[in-house]
Amino acid sequence: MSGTCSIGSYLATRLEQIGLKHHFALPGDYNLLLLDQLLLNKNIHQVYCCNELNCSFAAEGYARANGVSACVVTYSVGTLSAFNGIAGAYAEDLPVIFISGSPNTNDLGSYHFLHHTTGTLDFDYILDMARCITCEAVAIRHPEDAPYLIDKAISAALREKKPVYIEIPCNMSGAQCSKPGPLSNLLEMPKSDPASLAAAVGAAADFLGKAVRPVLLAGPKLRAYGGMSTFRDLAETIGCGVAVMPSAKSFFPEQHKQFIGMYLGSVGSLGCDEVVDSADVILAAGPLFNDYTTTGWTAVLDEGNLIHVDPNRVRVSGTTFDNVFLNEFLGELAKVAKRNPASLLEFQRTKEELVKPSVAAPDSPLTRVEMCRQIQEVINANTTLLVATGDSWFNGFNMKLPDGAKFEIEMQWGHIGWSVPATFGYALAAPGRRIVLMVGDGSFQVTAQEVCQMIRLKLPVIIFLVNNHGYTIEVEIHDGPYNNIKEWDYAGIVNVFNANDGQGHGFRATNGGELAAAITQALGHTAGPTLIECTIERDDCTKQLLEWGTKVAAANSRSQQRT
Ligand code: TPU
Ligand code: MG
Repeated sequence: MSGTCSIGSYLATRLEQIGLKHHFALPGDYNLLLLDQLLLNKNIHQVYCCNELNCSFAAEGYARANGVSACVVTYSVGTLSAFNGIAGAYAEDLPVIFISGSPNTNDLGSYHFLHHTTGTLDFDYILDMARCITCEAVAIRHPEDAPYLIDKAISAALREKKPVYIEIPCNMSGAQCSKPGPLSNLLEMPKSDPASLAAAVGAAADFLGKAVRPVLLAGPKLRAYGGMSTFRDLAETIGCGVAVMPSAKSFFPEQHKQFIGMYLGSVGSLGCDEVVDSADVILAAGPLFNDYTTTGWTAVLDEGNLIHVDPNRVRVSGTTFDNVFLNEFLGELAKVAKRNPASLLEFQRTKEELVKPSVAAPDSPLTRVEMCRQIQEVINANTTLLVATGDSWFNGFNMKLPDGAKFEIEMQWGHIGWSVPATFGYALAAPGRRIVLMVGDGSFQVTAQEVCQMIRLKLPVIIFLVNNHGYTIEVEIHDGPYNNIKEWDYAGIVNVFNANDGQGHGFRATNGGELAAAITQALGHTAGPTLIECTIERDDCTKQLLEWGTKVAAANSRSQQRT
């Protein structure tokens, strides 16, 4: 292990050791030598994006499938564009190692103005901004510090499940530092304080034990903090009803006999909110309650009834136990919790069966219902369904997932455009899966170029582009001329990206027959993506979107209250 290597090669080894097979990159003169160094490592492939925003979202999507990811951009002009996806990764609890190649250190202390900067002598503003949207931000200024700083950042990302920032000056990537040792201590996860853990488990078991009708609620942080399997153990010990929050769809199997649906207040799945709202104890594992997930603050759970399990602390009916980690807490509680299936029995007694939509005539104009009916058929146990901001969220929520199917949504950050590059990144990290994206026309226009990278790498992604001629979600929240968008030839755009060497397919479906034919083609196409433009009426949206939009709009328009 002794000896030296370049800083770039040190970084590449660490990225390989933490399980990356790819990193995403865009070149610029401040990072070219770093990219060369990274290319020398043949075990990780350098993958390119069309711009830095997409690059950050591609890494975000890769982290969803792989647990961690990396992207490399050039200083300032590139970094600032990527910040949006990095902040999104922070919001969504995804460890993205974000690397920026920066100016030569000899220029920093001299009276030298540099390109790609604001034209001042401040070279710290990127690092300062990065601190706001990462859990660790480091700038290498001396080669001897590089191993320490790189390891410090990478271990923080793995521990905290948040992005980190590493700045490497262009005269440092080839400079020598000591070779990397084994990873062991970088992967060490913090342990709960034993006394605090025991107290939290005791209080929660007691609280649950006295409950008449407890329920479990899976939250979006459950996966990032490693609690999906202990959550299931706990659920099976208690035998109660189990609901999921929107961003936790697929974190508990929908075919499980204890599954009672998605909790989203009045727009959640049929019969679910009644059971959750009438429960006297709700154990929420890794939740994040915001204005969206509470449907404009109309579905706020009473803190007095909650066992609120955060990544590193637990609150039992308002009493906090610090230094208690989610996975350990759920595992320990599963050992002592008592059986109480009352909420599940109540759900089974009250539940109404959803009526399956009938098959539309193949030549009648395509509707949202018929589109979803056909997309449902595409989802098998090996599918990951990604849904973009807009009515695709609600169409996705209504999909039934067979065991093994996964669901990805970016509902905390909620950036239109996230889904196309994130799907690209996800597909790269999950080569064996059937990757399906549902995206609206407005969202697609933000980051459409990244379809070309799916073509370039021959990824057989299926994109259902819902062309409802505008920003329908915004129409339902608050309409105005700004919700109209320029029509594109979405199916035709694939050919633009194909140029003379690509094998992407683009189809337009205006009725059920065309959609069925396009899906058959898509399922048989493995040499690249298939984009299916589904044209529906502008106002053909879910009733959940209508109601949710109205309630979110009401929350947004509350006037300032004096307290
Ligand atoms: O199904 P639909 O028509 O609602 O989806 P589409 O066509 O993708 O429209 C989405 C419209 C939308 C906007 C404009 N959803 N949220 N926004 C606000 C918004 C603006 N800018 C960013 C970066 N993210 C946003 N969520
Ligand atoms: Mg739209």
